[in-house]
Amino acid sequence: MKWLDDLTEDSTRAVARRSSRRSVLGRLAAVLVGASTVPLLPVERGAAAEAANSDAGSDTNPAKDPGDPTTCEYWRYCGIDGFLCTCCGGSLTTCPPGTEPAAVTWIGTCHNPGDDKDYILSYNDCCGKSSCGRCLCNRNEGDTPIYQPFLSNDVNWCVGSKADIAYHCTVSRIVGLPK
Ligand code: ABN
Repeated sequence: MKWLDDLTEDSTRAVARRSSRRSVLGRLAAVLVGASTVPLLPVERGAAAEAANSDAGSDTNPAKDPGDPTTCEYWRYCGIDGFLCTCCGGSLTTCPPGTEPAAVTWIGTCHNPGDDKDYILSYNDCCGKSSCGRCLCNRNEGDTPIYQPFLSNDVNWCVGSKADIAYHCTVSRIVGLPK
């Protein structure tokens, strides 16, 4: 292992000869500052999407999020096929008590007339209770026939849920902001 010691020593001395302490510290600082911003990027976008979910509620910001989330015409429902959780004891983004969101979701893109932008939406089926039966909404924008199951919204996504296979209703969460 002496050869490894010699190699390490020689290369360390070579680096030391070529660089001043100030330049090493400068480069180290640049790497640390750069590295600290990298993990913030997706977190920041996730946080922005979270904010859009909460403060885009029509009761808090009607100009930017127009329409009634308890009706099928509301803009976020352009790709939905299911019972609206807003009519079933839940909200736009949260499942009703006694149910939980399926792990697998159907993703769509809908246009918000309030800010004239397109948003990526996740339609999460809420599982664990029998069908809610209220506010059926079947708009299907971007839907494909059932023979392409991962591009079809006509699927009970509760099949992948640990709670129960029983489908109750669907929530609609903003997961992606427009570029
Ligand atoms: N993804 C909503 C749904 C649930 C059960 C059956 C069809 C569609």
